[in-house]
Amino acid sequence: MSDWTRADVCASAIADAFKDDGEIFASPMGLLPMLGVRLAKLTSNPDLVISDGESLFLAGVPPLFAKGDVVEGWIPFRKVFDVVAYGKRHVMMGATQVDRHGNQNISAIGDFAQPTRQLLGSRGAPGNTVNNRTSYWVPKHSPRVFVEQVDVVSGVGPRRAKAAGPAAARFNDIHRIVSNLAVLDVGGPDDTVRLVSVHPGVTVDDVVAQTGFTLDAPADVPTTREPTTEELVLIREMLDPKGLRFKEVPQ
Ligand code: F8G
Repeated sequence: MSDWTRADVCASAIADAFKDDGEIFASPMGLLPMLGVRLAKLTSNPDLVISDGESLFLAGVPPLFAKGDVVEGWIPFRKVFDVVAYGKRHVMMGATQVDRHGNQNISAIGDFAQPTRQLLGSRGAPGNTVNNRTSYWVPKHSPRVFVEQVDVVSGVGPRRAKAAGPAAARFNDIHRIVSNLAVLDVGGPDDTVRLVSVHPGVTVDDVVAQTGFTLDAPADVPTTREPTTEELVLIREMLDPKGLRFKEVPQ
């Protein structure tokens, strides 16, 4: 089966971000992250603990936005904070901006005293990045998102965490940034964003052109793997038969 789409590639790349986590609470924010996490649970990491995003731990793996029929536990927001502090959690958040040092902004655009756009506020981002493995999903990779310096730091990157002292840096773990073009991490020099792989059909030059800071790109950047036949069947027949993923990545 080779007729995969870019959205399928993104889903399996997100699944790979969770494959080595073992038995940990996966908190995907948004559609493609939810799809990728469910794909990981059905393939590479069956021990992942998933919820309905509201208050229930799920025993099964339902399609996107379907109510799970097998409930395993009770996880209202107040209990999410206990898990955040305990640390056995990997969250994938959105990002309105990400900078060269892996800081993320979902709070506001422009001067904080008088922003040009007020967004969500920082929500769980500061606590997540101090306590939990944190990844980001960016559906439209562009210089508007990948900026030299974020306007507001919501999610803290490794350099700022280290500057704040050992308590802030101890569990800071910015794991992957998956976009519609590439997979990145913060393993570049001085904890900067580095290109890990480019999606099939995308060149390193494409990613560099769509990134608003100097991107660390190793000499031989591999291609993100293609989704397997098993993954494509799971995505198309079971998890997302209505093709909701194409609303985020329309190819
Ligand atoms: C821009 C840009 C840009 C957009 N540069 N301008 C303009 C310049 C755009 C539009 C306008 C709006 C643990 C935990 C929690 C909880 C737990 C604790 C979390 C309890 C849960 C609840 C809580 C955080 C979860 C996410 C975010 C997911 C997204 C969104 C978005 C933006 C944030 C990226 N670069 N971009 N503009 N949440 N959401 O032209 O102008 O700005 O643009 O972990 O919460 O509290 O804690 O979406 O904005 O992870 O990813 O998509 O806000 O809809 O419409 O794009 O058109 O109005 O002129 P958006 P958007 P205009 S974890």
